[in-house]
Amino acid sequence: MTISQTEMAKLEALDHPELMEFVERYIDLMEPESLFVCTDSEEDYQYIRKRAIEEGEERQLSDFPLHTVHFDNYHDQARDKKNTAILTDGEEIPFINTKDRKEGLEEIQSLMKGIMRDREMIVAFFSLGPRNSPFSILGLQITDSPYVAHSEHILYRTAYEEFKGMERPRFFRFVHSEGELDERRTSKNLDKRRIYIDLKNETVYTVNTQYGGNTIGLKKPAFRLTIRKATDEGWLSEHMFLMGVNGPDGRVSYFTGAFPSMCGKTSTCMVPGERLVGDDLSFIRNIGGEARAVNVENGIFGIIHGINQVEDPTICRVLNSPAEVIFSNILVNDGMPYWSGKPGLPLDVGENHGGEWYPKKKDKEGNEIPPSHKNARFTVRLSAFDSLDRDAIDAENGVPLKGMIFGGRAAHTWPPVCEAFGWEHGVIMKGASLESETTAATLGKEGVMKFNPMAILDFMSVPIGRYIGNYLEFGKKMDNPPRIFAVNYFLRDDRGNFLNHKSDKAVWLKWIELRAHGDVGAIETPIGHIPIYDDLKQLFKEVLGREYSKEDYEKQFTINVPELLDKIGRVEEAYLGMDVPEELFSQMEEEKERLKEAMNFYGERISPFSLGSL
Ligand code: SPV
Ligand code: MN
Repeated sequence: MTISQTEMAKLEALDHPELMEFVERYIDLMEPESLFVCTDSEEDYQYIRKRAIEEGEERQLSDFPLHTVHFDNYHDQARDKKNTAILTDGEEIPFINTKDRKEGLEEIQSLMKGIMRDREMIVAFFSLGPRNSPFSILGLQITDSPYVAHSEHILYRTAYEEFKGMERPRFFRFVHSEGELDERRTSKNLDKRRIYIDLKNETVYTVNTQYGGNTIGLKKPAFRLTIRKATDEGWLSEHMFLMGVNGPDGRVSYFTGAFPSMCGKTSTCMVPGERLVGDDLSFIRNIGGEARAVNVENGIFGIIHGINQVEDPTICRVLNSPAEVIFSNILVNDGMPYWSGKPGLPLDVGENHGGEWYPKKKDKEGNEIPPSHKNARFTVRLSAFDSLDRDAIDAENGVPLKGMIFGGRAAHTWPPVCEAFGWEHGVIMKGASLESETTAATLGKEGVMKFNPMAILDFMSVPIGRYIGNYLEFGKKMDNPPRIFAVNYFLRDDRGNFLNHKSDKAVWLKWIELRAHGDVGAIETPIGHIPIYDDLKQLFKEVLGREYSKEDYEKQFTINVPELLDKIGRVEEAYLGMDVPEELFSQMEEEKERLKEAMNFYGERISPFSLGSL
């Protein structure tokens, strides 16, 4: 092991004995052959890029000089929930794996023993949220994967200088090793894949995996730490996009949005004509009595499956530009990137996450291997997007948050757009009651509904009752907490046909923007406020140049009482026996009462035309 003096000097310059001791401890344990300490310099960044290619973890593509491809092991294509655990001293956390802290640490340390022999250890420094702001949280990443470090340089703000400028700051720690690699340079020992989160020491350990959702420390590993920190400190760390919606006369209003996967989160924050700030993670704080939000990240690790020119022009423009992109688990043919949805497919040969690929190729289990994996991704800086709100992204105090949007996927419950009666009603009946169909529903039948409060269940590192309690308190401390909205792009008729076009979400956003300022009226229903037909008719014309018929409106905004009551029943059951704020059950009771009362008067299906507007 030769640790270069130049690299050690970069660490020493930070004058942070605790940090130094931490890095030295992991050098001793993992025994890397060499060390590279990444400052914020362009030179250090280029070194990381070069190493990723030299090590074979990324390969140059031929469409643009800054496009590369990375493959994860065939069985390492997504977050590994089974082997992810929160380390606790006996505390059980509902919905999530926990493991005894001492046992977990012993196991991970033994897996890490000597794991970096023959490898270079990279140490890199990042900030969650804009640098030097009330939102920033510093993070130290140790990894032997230049691909991971490269991805982090695209997705986060580097922060070596912040560490240096501050008096021994507190920081999150991420220790990752991809472990032994196979001939394709993908993690080999997947049976020893582990992601252990030590909340007490704000440290996440990840071994024997490369997939970004497991390994990119600042992303989902850090998210478990920030949820706990936010709950302890009275702010919000959310699985939410952040976007600006253009209102009348140059007004811009900012919204966050939480959607379970495959419910339209990315396509909403990229609706043409609006302003993108972030697509995945937001921090929200009370600053001067006002809710303000930032994007935690500086880039996008987005799903590429199905991305096409017609529905995703914004993303297509970026992927066909010279901007730096890491494609992962796509199909490569003659140095060009392909994925389902991209013109040029079908091809009859290529290379993908399963190695050499040809149509109808089967894996060992006999399953046909698609050209690109469903969770194939692209990693790109936000600056590559024309629609990026360049003022908002680095605003030190964030942007004022006008509202939050919760999006589900349901065939017959939520209408396309609805505003909660207020903060408490919204937090409980929209956020904490979020659910989504899991399977692609068979025509005419509802899919299986999966409960996913605030789209955050996979990451819920605190008991859910505490998390909801903190949420309720957050809004109570403000005169004007963010308005809460719910959307559902997946309503169907009795024959299983979707009731909305994909482009309709552009109209719901404009309605939400106007409604948040009290510029449009609404109809009061048992579940919240819905739009008035005439307002939508005008918006459809203005935004999409389309006629919007009374028949469509009535079908989409009919209140389906039995399905809504069933939904509340399912959510109640999910929370049964848990230590949750009493508002949770009282809000559900009140909504059931309102629904039943309305049903007695109007029947099971309530047309919006029979209800009075405000
Ligand atoms: C998600 O699954 O919510 C993602 C991708 O954003 S991952 O980084 O894998 O979590
Ligand atoms: Mn996510």
